[in-house]
Amino acid sequence: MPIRELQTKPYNDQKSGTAGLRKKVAVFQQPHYLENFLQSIFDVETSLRGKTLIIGGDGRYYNREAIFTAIAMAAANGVAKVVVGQGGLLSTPAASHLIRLRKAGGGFLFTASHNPAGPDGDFGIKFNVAGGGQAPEGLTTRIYEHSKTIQRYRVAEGANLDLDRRGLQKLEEMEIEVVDCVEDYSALMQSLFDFDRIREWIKKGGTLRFDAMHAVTGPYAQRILVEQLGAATNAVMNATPLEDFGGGHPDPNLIYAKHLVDLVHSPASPDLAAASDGDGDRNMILGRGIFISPGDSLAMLAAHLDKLPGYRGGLKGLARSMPTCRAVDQVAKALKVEFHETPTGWKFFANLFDAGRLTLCGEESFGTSSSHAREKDGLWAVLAWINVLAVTGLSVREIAEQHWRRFGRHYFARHDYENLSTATAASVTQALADANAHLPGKTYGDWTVTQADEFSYHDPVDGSIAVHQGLRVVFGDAARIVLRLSGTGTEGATLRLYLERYEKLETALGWETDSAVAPLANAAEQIVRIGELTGRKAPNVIT
Ligand code: VG1
Ligand code: CO
Repeated sequence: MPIRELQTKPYNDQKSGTAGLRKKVAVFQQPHYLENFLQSIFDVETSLRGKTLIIGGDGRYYNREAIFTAIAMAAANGVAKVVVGQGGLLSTPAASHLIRLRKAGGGFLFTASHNPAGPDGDFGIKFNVAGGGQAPEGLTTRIYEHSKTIQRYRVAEGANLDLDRRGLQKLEEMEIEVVDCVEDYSALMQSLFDFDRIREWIKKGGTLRFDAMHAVTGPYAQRILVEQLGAATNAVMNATPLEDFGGGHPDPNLIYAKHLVDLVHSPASPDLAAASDGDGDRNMILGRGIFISPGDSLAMLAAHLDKLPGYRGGLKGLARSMPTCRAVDQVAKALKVEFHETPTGWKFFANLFDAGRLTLCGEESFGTSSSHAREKDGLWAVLAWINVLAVTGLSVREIAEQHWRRFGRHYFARHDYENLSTATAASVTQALADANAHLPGKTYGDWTVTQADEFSYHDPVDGSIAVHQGLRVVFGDAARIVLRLSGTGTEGATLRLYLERYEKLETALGWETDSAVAPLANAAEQIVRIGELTGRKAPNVIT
């Protein structure tokens, strides 16, 4: 089985977005497309030589082919050992954990997250570095630059691998270990949460429903919730990962998990309902008759986290991405802990975790996680919530209402305008950027603009600066409008408009989010004129 060096020609579109390289499957199927990108990583991140590399994916169409290619190329590029999930499966947080556990040089995670799968769907790669976090921007830029000039790649030919058989195999000098995808992750969860207490809570009648949406979390939820914690066998829905996610859209939100919303508003509601996404890093939390928005979930977990075994020592710091509502800011203030506001995308939290300045963080896009990993972690958030319910004896609704009484309530909605032309999307962001300077002092309804700017982030750990991270119009603590371009799409451009409104009044408890943010949506339309500039009467998706 010789190692061969083969000629190739560069592509010019291998720039990583918010979370890795994401393209249509057909793009990845072009000759040497995947090989070029992987070789660019091996050429730039030379520290992978002689190290362990973690490989897995969310099980979507093209996962296995990509994994075979990656293993054959790793063997030809001096990697000492590959650890790969059985059947090619590893959730994104489980892969991040394995990188840390095995002190690996990095990992390849084949996923396009919640984007639809199948031959006509999307594919992607998240490249994570030693320490478990996603490659930082400087590194992905160098990989991209290299990919535009690449002329050859290296591969071990004729490999005969069995991804379904656990244990050791060999390819040239490289060892390959196929591991159970759940085992190490579940051990980590047991070290953080009080499994006995949760078992007790379930025994006493606590009920759960988790939708794995035919994506990667099925085996994890089945093992942990049903087998280890004793939840009913029907507690996990759609537990078998499928190459096309069953034709569905594993995006845990009010649109794609509407059946869970309907469930919690029916007499059959469990105490806690939840869902995760394609690669297992997102989470949606619902209780009887109530949806907990991601920004609230982050704030509420922050307020209760020190009751859970893994966090008894208290919180080192809290953080959220800029567009995420400012509910957690209130908790950070009350707990007197360090607080950070970062750009969208999990990679920006990694340095803060590594520096010991962060314990819990989250994003409005249904992402929450702690210092146990360097990725957001869907099942972790679900277990954290269950553990909080078990420890406090309160319901999800009681926890939420208690929280809002103490801290006030942030109403939040995100309006997505998908599949716009790049020029149209740019005209909207440009219009707001141009208007920014004139906005402070202007009044819209009950709100007066106190600040209008473009967000940039100065990393307090390594000093790097990330610019163009979204436009924001701030109305003091009372409200905020944020506008940014998505960096994960594979078709056209997507604009995201984030609306946030804060109310201290207890009377606000009964409001619906839609009506609470409606006046703010009007203000946004006056300021940004998305309808006029895009010709769209309404957003495609509201979450
Ligand atoms: C979106 C979300 C962002 C998230 C990213 C990756 O990015 O807004 O918060 O970190 O997806 O999520 P964008 O650029 O499209 O807004 V996942 O579940 O792909 O890792
Ligand atoms: Co994801």
